[in-house]
Amino acid sequence: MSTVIEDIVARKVFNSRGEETIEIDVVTTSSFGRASAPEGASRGKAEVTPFPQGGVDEAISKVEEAIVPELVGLNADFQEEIDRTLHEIDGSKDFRVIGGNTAFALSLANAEAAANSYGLLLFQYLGGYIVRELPYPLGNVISGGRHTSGKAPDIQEFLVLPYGAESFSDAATANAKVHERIGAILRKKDKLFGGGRSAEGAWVAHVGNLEALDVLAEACEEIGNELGFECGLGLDIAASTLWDSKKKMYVYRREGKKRDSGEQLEFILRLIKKYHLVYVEDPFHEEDFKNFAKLTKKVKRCLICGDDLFVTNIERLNRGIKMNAANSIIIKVNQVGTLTDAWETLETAKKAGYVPVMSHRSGDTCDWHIAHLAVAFGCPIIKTGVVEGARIAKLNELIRIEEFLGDRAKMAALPII
Ligand code: 2PG
Ligand code: MG
Repeated sequence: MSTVIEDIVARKVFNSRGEETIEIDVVTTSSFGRASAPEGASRGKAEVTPFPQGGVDEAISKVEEAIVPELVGLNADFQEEIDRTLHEIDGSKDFRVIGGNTAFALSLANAEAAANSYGLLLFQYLGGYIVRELPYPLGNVISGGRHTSGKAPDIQEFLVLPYGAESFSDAATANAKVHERIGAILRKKDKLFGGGRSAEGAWVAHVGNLEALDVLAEACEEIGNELGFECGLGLDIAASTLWDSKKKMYVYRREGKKRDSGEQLEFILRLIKKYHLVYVEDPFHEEDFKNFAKLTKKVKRCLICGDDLFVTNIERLNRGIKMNAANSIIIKVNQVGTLTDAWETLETAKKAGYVPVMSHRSGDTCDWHIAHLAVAFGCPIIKTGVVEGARIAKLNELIRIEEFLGDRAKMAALPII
């Protein structure tokens, strides 16, 4: 077995939206690893830059010209050194030179190459033999906001969290059933519904925000009763996409309403109470740490999660921790670039009692790495969508991990909820 990097190959592939992205192979003396980068549609302003100005083609040339000469000959199991070297080659604060997605694909492919060289699964290599906890899948079942057009809801994601399930497969079954049930309800409710789905595989229908929540509540209750465990409700408001910074208002265009920050706070609190929401992501725009903190103080048994707010960035997270801005954080490795950066943020979050949620992007590939990262790093929740190939790839990999762990497998403890 040798983990010395012999070659690195970059190519252009496509994500689930059909957009070009980068895939990288890291070849060691005894094995290899492969990873491709996802891409968001509702990206946070403080995320790293996904690609250099010349797009994927320029990113590939940069790998060949600047990265291969520096990394070939290094050891793939020195992950921190590899990730540090990527920062040094780039030289900017936001990976604008080589592209954050290049850093992401290389960092993940490198970790997988090291794991394969040792003959270990990625989650074991990163987490050690001791890890055995599976995350709960947080599944997007109705889409709105920037992930849709036309008369879909203003809120970006309507989510199910089957937190009462005793195994990952039961939890994944619940989400698939809730998704299916919602399709049936929407067919009756919306005469124009043609079975359309977003890039994440969630339904797209002509329903308002509250109507969509009613549909979600009905499906979660029915399926929860059928399976005999709780299926909780969640939302990703993606409020930065609703915020009009000139008017200082959240504009719910399709609902025909505008809400100032105070009204937004009241609105979110009403929804949490009425629908017993267990998860609310980005209820305020990405610079509004203060109102995040006001909301977090007022809720019990509900995760208030920062995605665009934190962008997996340790400095932004530390600012949030100081202000008690949230109690949960989305972890998207490509928001910061490398595995080491994401891991440092995640460890800081855990120490502060924040629940880390490992997450896909709306434009994703059939890579399953985040399934392994969630288990290895002890994330009690993984946000992946419910149907559609790129989401199924992650869910099915978790089913395999659960099978691999056998009797040792256990669902993660879910604090706060
Ligand atoms: C989000 C994500 C994933 P995007 O806002 O949480 O659902 O969307 O990848 O488009 O940023
Ligand atoms: Mg989000």
